[in-house]
Amino acid sequence: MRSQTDLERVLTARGVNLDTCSDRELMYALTAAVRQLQKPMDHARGQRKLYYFSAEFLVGRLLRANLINLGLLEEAERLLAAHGRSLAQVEDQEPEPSLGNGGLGRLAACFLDSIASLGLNGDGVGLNYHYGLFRQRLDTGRQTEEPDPWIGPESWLLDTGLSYQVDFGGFSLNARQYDLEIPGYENGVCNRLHLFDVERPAPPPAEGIRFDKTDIAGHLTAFLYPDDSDEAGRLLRVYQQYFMVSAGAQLLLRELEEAGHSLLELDRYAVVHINDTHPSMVIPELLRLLTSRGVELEQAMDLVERTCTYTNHTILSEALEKWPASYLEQVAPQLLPFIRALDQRARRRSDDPRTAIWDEHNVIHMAHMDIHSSAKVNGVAELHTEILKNTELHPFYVLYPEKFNNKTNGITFRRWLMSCNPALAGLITQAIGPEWQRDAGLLEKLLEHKEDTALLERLLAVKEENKGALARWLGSRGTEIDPHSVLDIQIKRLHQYKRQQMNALYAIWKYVQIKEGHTPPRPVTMVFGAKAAPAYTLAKDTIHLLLCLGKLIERDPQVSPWLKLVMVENYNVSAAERLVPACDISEQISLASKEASGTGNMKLMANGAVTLGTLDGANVEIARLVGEGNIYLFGRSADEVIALYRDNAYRSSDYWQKPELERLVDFILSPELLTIGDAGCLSRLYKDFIAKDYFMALLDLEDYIAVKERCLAEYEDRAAWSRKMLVNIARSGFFSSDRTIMEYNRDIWHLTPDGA
Ligand code: HBZ
Repeated sequence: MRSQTDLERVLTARGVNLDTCSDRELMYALTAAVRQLQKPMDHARGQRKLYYFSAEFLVGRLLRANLINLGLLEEAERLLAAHGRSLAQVEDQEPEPSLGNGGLGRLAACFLDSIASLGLNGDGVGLNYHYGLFRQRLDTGRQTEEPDPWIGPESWLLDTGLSYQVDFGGFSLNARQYDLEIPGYENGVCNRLHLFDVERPAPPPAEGIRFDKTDIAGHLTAFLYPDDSDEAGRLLRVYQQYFMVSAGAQLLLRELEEAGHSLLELDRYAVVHINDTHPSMVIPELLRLLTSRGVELEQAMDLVERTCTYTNHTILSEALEKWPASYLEQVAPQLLPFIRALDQRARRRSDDPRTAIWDEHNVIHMAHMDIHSSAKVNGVAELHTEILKNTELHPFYVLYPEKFNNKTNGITFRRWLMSCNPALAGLITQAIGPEWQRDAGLLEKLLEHKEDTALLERLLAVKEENKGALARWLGSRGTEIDPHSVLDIQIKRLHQYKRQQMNALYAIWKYVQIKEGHTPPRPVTMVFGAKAAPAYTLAKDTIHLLLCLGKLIERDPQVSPWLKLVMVENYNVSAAERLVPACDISEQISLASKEASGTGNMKLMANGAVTLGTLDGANVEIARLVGEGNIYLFGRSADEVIALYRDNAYRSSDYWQKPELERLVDFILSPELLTIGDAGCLSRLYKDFIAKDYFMALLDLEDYIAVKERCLAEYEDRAAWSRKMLVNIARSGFFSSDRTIMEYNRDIWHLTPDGA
């Protein structure tokens, strides 16, 4: 460990006056100081290296995370305190890069942290979006979108000065390489996240997130996949993808050559990980680059198949990317002969047309290309991988059983417990010692304290403190909540399969109950955080419904003392870091079989929330780990749901015609709500419930209400509840991304850790 005065010395040398500078100046000064102190370490030469290609890296704020990993957090806090400053206040000035949509992007960020912390040689490859996803506003009663800029004068981005030429059909662009440094946890390792950018980005859009989607050169890296509801948006997305993978592939081959290896040793010295299908074009791009440097095509295809590995994150078939060949003809025509060759090779291996890469409608299936051309293919939770093998990707499983494997997702406990919940982390350390901070599996030791009433009471007290802190933070943003109410939280992207609309129907049910005099034992606060894709109408309508319900409840003096519904504006990593430690009930209510894994479920569990959920994604593994008494399960099983789809047997009308349910659905078009909300939005939602309800919210609604009521009732036995909390925390260690990455490395990547 370096000496305790390093940070102070660097700040002084930079001429920072800790007593007089503004919080923002201090934030930039600390950023620069940390950057100066983290020394990128060269991994031992001749080692295999991982290139983790992902269109998203939702890294979150970096100041505190980097201080923790560099072992500088205590020093920084002491130093600031000596000058009457607080790190919490300073870091509030740090803009959060919104370089991801949700789980997939956040997973990539957790993985980079674990890869570095395990001393593995692995860098990320992505894009440097200037305005990220978007900043969400809710002040008009609906979602509006604004650019979310994050690149400041002294941001974490380092300009490497390197660039790579990327040739598109008809023009070329230079991809400039910017790096974010990724320090490992107190191990001296520092990997990198390479973010490629155009040389001359266009100025920010004048209004909202609208811009000229045909000005590729200026806008390629403006937004994280801009709206792909029209052709120009979809094409821009393909341009983004090719830009990222062509630059990344060139970087890889440059590093391979610089290390003195031959191209024929590609698979020995490099692993290319393809995070969902967005980077799939790296496969034909590598073939193109290898053959242009003299490697025979067949040999290049063998090499690439041994080098690439692929993770699938979805079973929603509508989300599996496929592009008309004409798009690729326009964006990167030089790839088409290689994709054709891959397709022919695939057809030699299988005559099942369902496994074709280039189909008879001239459509190219990216996931198919990935599976044929990767050494390994994995799903992200046990159930998800089983569904891939048995249904969605079954023909591929028949062809390549040895490629398929499961890697249950994980989260970094450094950010999602140590950093965001220091009070709980401290309590755990007092109980079982500090070793769990290096090996989250050791959290199991907490199980020895199940009858330790003093500890259980302190666990409840820490939760109360965190709820108070959340209430103060929300209060500073204009939303009052009762910190002594039950905090029931659903935080995740807005999507019908995640069923926020079912939770909205619960809110209606509860509202009616309270109106009828059935007040709960204690006030309940329902918290939502969710962004909807700008072109996803029903998702935006659901946000509108939630906002309307929030207003209706608030204005009703009979109900508002007992129920509150709030929607946190612009839900992002920083908001999650405040919500997760304060949560009592973790809503994980997706339609079984649809949520590949979920990772918010893991974060909330690790912070002592109890899950209310379906047997979907990683909830299945959570349920097995904590046992039936420590989770609230409801709803149909994945098998039942899959059978309903297969037999086309679900009719929402069979459900809403039940009087109890009809009343709840009809409430969407009640005079009370129509005076608050927009008739167009609300009737679209209403109609969807009665005529379609594709994700079967009404199927599980009654069971959901019953189990949620039981959960709220059992919350009142505080001693029993605190034991449930303890078991959840104790069993959460399995979901450490360090465990996930060790498994990736053992079964897929085969990198040698430093020092091994
Ligand atoms: O990946 C999520 C899954 O829904 C979730 O269950 C899982 O835990 C997580 C990590 O494995 N998937 C996404 O977040 N997907 C996207 O954000 C996405 C973005 C662009 C797309 C498709 C999906 O075109």
